[in-house]
Amino acid sequence: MIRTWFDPAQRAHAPAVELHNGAFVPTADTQSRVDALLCAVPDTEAPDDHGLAPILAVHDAAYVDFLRNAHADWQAAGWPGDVFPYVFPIVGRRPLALERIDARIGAHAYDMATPIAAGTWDAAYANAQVALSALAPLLAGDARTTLALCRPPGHHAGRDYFGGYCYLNNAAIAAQAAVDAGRRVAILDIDYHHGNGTQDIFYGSANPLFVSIHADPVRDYPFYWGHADEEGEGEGAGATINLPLPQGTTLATYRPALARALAAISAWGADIILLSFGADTFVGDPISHFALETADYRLLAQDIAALGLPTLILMEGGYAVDALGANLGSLLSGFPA
Ligand code: Q9C
Ligand code: ZN
Repeated sequence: MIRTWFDPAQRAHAPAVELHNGAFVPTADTQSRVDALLCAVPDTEAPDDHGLAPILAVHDAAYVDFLRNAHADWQAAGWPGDVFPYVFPIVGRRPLALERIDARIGAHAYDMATPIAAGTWDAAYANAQVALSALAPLLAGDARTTLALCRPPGHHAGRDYFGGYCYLNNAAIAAQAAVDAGRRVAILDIDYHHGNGTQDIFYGSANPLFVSIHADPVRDYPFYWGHADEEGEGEGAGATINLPLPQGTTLATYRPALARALAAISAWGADIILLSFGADTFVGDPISHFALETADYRLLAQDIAALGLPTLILMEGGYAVDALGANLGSLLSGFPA
């Protein structure tokens, strides 16, 4: 059995709607995703509290402060509903000492799909602790594979920004903790969407290695990151690898891309893998356009497990709620405990 961490506080994040193509629609990251994920695992463990330090090793302190207080600030301003930005400083973004919550939020938000609700901070904080707690036995050599049942997801969140349903970057927080523990870390991101936040956080770092397989951002969210020519910079040059794939991708196309990713991870000499797993590559996903089947996840897992490296699986996206438990279960069935 693969040890799994979860915190009920993750349910507290319950935004009502997101803005998509001109209309407010029910958010895709529903609370029902939590129940679907829990169906795949017989037991979960409560996380230990590692505090704010490992979060602040990745995220900007002013951003963390903003996130923690945003909903209270919004309510204090007298506005209803969840916290949404409506103005974005795409030119000249800099740390101005602005006062109003609606002014400050634009400097940290990059989309309108990611509202801050009453329980968002508590859920995001719990998520980070779930990720760190699931990392611990791997660092101690006490497990081969562990699972952080993260929700909301994390891989779109950068050092000081949120978007794509993500607020704190769980994979990046765990990766930095593993690097600080002296490990050589590979982050393998197999969510349908490019993990722009994770890439951004480590773009200038030689460790971790960041490898992502995702829908070509020429056609898919997050559009502005994840193109094949993004390879890292400075000390991080070569430590970012992007493998974009076309819409309609099935296992026949996906598996060779995974083989390339795994060869790169092996050649780089990783001693631990952090797997950002999104089940939104599933054929039935309502917001995505790949065509993997439930049984395919077991094969992908077996390919990854064949590297023989300790692996922390962190949950990212996956919005076909009825199939989410089965898809996660299939993935888990391919990993050793
Ligand atoms: N119709 C994750 O999977 N909106 N985030 C796309 C497509 C944003 C997804 C809308 C999707 C973000 C973690
Ligand atoms: Zn996704």
